Amino acid sequence: MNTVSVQTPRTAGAIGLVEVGGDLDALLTPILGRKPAPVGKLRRENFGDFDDGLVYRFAEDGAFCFPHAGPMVVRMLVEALIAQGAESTQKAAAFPEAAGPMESLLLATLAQATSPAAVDLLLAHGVRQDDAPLPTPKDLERSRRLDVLLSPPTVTIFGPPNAGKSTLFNALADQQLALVDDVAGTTRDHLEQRWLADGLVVQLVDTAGVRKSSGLEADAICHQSELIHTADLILSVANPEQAFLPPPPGIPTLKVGLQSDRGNHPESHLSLSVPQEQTFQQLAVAIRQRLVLDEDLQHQGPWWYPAARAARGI
Ligand SMILES: Nc1nc2c(ncn2[C@@H]2O[C@H](COP(=O)(O)OP(=O)(O)OP(=O)(O)O)[C@@H](O)[C@H]2O)c(=O)[nH]1
Ligand SMILES: [Mg+2]
Repeated sequence: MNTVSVQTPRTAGAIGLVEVGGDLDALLTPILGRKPAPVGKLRRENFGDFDDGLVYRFAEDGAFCFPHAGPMVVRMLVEALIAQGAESTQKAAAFPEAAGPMESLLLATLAQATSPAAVDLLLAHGVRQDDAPLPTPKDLERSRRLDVLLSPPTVTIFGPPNAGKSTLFNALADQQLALVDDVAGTTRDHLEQRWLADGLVVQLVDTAGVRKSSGLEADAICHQSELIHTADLILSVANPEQAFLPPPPGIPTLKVGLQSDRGNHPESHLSLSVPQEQTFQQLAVAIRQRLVLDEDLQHQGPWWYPAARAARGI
């Protein structure tokens, strides 16, 4: 049987790995433009007119192709192989230890999950039986809310100049990424980093302080207002002398009073001060709770993660 299977995640990366099995001459010659190399040889090849990369023939009837790992390039190579008669054996080949197709999807989801909390929950409650009964509407709603554990939601720090946004961002990164200064308007572009918030990995964004400005800085602030509108959670911050800025409607917001060593902000949900790092844990829990409910994490019902829903057409 002629087969093709992708062994690397379907996300952008440096190098992809596509395994080809069967009659390699028939499958690969039309794509490479020449016969594949003999067993044990690694050779640079063109993949049609869309990419080039390496091919290693590990057996008479087996080879690894290493294209660039753009999702489109990998797909084009797989489609070219299918056009030559290969059958996609994706799941079985990628997870031979899986008991069935649904467990294979569970393992693929586990391999790509970004948050530690997702791993625990998938192992405990991820759907793995091929004949699992369809979810109730409540199970389905909860499952959709839990998807946030699989790809990092964006948490955007938003507030007036000099609130202490970059100082907080740097302290969370535990390194100096953003410029900090007591001159208002120090940050002119945005910076991003991943941060682990109580088991949930989030994409944290530091923005420029919002104020009236012109020229380049105004462009940067304008670009950031787009970032703010696409945030999953806004971390609205202000120092004790400042008012919180009105956040855009419809986006969950957590008000955090910064520089609490100089006094607490009366309107804040939470106060913190960068020199007092123990407050970071409270911040982590507050962010996680806004994005994933405690009750959803503790629920004992099945998690119909996206691949499981797609497999059942729900
Ligand atoms: N006392 C005290 N000062 C702080 C704290 N956090 C930040 N600061 C000071 O506040 C000033 C402004 O900090 P930044 O982090 O640059 O503020 P920002 O909100 O990023 O400012 P822009 O980028 O200009 O919008 C700096 O002088 C910091 O040292 C804090 O927790 N306590
Ligand atoms: Mg700043």
